[in-house]
Amino acid sequence: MRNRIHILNGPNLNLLGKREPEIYGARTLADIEADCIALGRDLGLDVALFQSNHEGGIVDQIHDARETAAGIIINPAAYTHTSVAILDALNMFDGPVIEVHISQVHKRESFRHHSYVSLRADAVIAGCGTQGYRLALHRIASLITGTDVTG
Ligand code: CA2
Repeated sequence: MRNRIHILNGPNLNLLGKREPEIYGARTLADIEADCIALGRDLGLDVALFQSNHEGGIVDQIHDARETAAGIIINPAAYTHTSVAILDALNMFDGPVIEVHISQVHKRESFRHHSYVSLRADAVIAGCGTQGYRLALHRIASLITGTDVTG
């Protein structure tokens, strides 16, 4: 619990690496999962990755994290821009929350410029590609264990 981080991913992110590589890169969600688990080990974090195509599934994962995780990294995908339910669930979580977007949402359509989740997130990373998950892990390690040496 103390060093456990849940990385939550929203709808369609199960198709990463299989479509639109010019926007979302060539790496699959399984690649990202393996990479984040390995980096987490180096940072002293026990990392678990989840994905759901359903709003309620993500809400359930956030509720689960209340009992089992010290921090949440979340890419809510399209629900970023629509979901008060996910915002409300995150507001019931006590630890740090970092929001990640693979693409630079502010360079895209205006409906992607607003995020409900940002009202709760302690940090937001956008436009760093799938490296954003690694950056989020470094930051959350600083917040939780104080072990990140990258500053
Ligand atoms: O840039 C991001 O990470 C987004 O959260 C991705 C969402 C989009 O709705 C947000 O505005 C920004 C879309 C995820 C779609 O996932 C795909 C995966 C593979 C191929 C195509 C789309």
